[in-house]
Amino acid sequence: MALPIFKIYLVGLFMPELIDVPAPGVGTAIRGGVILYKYRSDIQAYWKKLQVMLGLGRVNVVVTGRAGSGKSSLTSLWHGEANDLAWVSPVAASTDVEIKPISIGDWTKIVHVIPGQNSRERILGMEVAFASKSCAEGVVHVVDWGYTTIRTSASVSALMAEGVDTIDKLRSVNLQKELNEFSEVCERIRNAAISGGLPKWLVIVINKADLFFNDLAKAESYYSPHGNSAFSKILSEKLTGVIGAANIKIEVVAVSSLTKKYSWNGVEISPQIVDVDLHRSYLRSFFDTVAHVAR
Ligand SMILES: Nc1nc2c(ncn2[C@@H]2O[C@H](COP(=O)(O)OP(=O)(O)OP(=O)(O)O)[C@@H](O)[C@H]2O)c(=O)[nH]1
Ligand SMILES: [Mg+2]
Repeated sequence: MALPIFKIYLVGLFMPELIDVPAPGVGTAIRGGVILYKYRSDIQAYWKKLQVMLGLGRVNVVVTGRAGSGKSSLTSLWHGEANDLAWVSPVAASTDVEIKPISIGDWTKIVHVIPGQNSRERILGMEVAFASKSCAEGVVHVVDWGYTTIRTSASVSALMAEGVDTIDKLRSVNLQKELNEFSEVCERIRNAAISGGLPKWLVIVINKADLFFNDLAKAESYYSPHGNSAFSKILSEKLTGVIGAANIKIEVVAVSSLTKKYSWNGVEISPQIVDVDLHRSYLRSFFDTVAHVAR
């Protein structure tokens, strides 16, 4: 939508450097307005980056999911910082909410990544992201089909003591915990949507597809909003069945943020995606899906 004429005039009057002429007149002011219009998404991006730097601005998109599912890795790729050669995938759990300006389609959004570990920061992060009056417009929920990374030696020991000594057993435990986490997220979306009308979209990201690429169809069916898996049931019982499926756009997209071995109790699973182009095409499809759903 074009700016009203008086605003265009004011822009030319007070920011002549934008239009590269010394004396402001109506013509130059209009040209200033045209330039502002042409570069509106760049200007908006600078504004969002500034807001993030200053710790201002409301959350536009929230990234949720269990600790170790790959939220930080995925968001770093999405943001672009992971293209830096100095970037290494996170070795430790995030302890605070990560806040990043990210281009989604034509616009830049402020994205909050909520740490998966139970902590004060996580609780506060969830409260802010799903507050009814300033709720995020969209949610990216990261799942990993049971291939959750267990990072602390205390967690490893506790699981081993419970007899979780194979990858299959670990995946069952992880999938159950993932359901609990998803249930909480659905409830928060539902409550926020009922009281404030947002969020408007949810993208379920099946991360770590490199580890189960040969079984990807099974994973996609498990996470489908239209299936009858335990996951699909939570989605319909806690969210779509309550607020109405028409009131929230839901997409499911598989992705492989990284290609990396997964190991447990001395057994390793190697990535099944070795083709770099294939790996990148899955990532691109995630970026495109979010851009599409967020329009
Ligand atoms: N194989 C494989 N490993 C991945 C992928 N994405 C992330 N990882 C690994 O999973 C582990 C956890 O990744 P993070 O990005 O730190 O997970 P997180 O969800 O941010 O975890 P918290 O900060 O604890 O909430 C890391 O060792 C990553 O290298 C993936 O697509 N494939
Ligand atoms: Mg993290």
